[in-house]
Amino acid sequence: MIEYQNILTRVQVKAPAYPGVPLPSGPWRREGPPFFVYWLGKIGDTQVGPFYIGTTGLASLICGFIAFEIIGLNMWASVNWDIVQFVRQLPWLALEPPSPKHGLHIPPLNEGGWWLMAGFFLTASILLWWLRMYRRARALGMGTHTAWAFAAAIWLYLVLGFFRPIAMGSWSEAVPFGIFPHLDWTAAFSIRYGNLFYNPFHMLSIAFLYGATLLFAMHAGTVLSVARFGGERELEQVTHRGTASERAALFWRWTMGFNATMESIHRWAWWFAVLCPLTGGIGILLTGTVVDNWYLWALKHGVAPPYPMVFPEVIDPATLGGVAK
Ligand code: 07D
Ligand code: 07D
Repeated sequence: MIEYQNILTRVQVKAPAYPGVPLPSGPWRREGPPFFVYWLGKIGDTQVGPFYIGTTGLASLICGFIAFEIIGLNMWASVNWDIVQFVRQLPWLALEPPSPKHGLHIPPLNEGGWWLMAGFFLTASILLWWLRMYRRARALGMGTHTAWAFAAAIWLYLVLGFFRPIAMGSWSEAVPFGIFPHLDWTAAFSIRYGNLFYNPFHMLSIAFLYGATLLFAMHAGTVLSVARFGGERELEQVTHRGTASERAALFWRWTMGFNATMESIHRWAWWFAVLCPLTGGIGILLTGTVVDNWYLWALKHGVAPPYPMVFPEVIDPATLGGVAK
């Protein structure tokens, strides 16, 4: 029985190279003769390619490359073009947004102009990649669920770097480019707006983040555990229930009293994943626009307990005028 505890892929399916369904005639072909990689077969399909680039794909890659170059060269310039320091300090280097004095105007290149330009090209690249996903799914006669899930992530991205800064009237509100600098921004944002933990949409986003992980583990565990009965042939199991799907369902009905179906579990997974950035984006958009201090908001609405009056009343430090705007 031990051989059925399959955590790592054991079976490699290798068929003759398959180019995919025929494409309607157009300017783009699928590029590259397909080849096989044994080690990729360990985690998925052994066949690599052919690859479809397409107009939106090419445009997205070009925009992404421009953004990457602007960010990289600015970071390199920030260490006086010293390649050793660039590599050593890379995780700490940043391309910062404009300072508050520029508001929503276009600042000089070295005062945030490069950041604005990089943001423009990164956003163009992401939106074009979204379009590519949408159109490739359509071309295959598929639904566009993946594109809409990606759109949920793009929503949070646009709230962080576009919608909220516009609502606040300043690009300085946006996130810097950089590995640790964007973490510093995240921590500073939470503190500046009175602790994001008290933002109910942050709570929802976390519940969906944790929930998505839990569901993923439950689903993957369930399917692997009935793989010995053919359970990983999910679609067949939806329409033609054999012992695998039946057992998987029974397992959860016995342990929890309720079971998802072979079909509905994917709807659970999709919604949990999508709702994480969707609720998160709402929470960020409300911050600083509708709610200035989530701790005081939580006190007012009975979410945070009022502490006994041993200290003077809590005042939002941002209203005291001691902080340079
Ligand atoms: C595993 C799929 C692969 C994707 C990867 C990301 C880049 C960026 C940029 C060199 C799960 C590729 C990364 C192309 C390279 C330069 C300049 C997805 C998988 C491997 N973050 N964040 C990371 C982004 C925000 C936060 C890591 C992007 C918000 C915290 C990576 C965005 C806030 C932590 C990264 C974005 C926030 C991270 C790993 C955009 C609130 C970590 C990501 C476009 C949401 C973790 C050092 C990962 C870390 C981490 C990328 C936005 C918080 C660099 C592209 C502003 C607290 N973030 N992030 O695996 O290790 O995602 O940081 O909005 O602890 Mg972030
Ligand atoms: C970032 C969507 C955009 C990404 C896109 C991808 C590329 C890469 C790659 C070529 C992730 C573009 C891709 C460019 C190309 C290649 C290889 C999705 C993104 C379009 N928090 N927090 C969240 C927790 C605290 C803070 C969400 C936990 C503190 C801020 C999530 C804790 C403070 C923001 C979450 C915790 C703080 C968040 C993100 C615990 C810091 C946000 C969900 C246990 C001190 C974001 C409402 C997501 C949000 C967010 C989790 C703590 C700050 C649920 C578990 C209190 C400012 N936090 N957080 O899907 O939406 O991100 O908040 O302490 O903006 Mg938080």
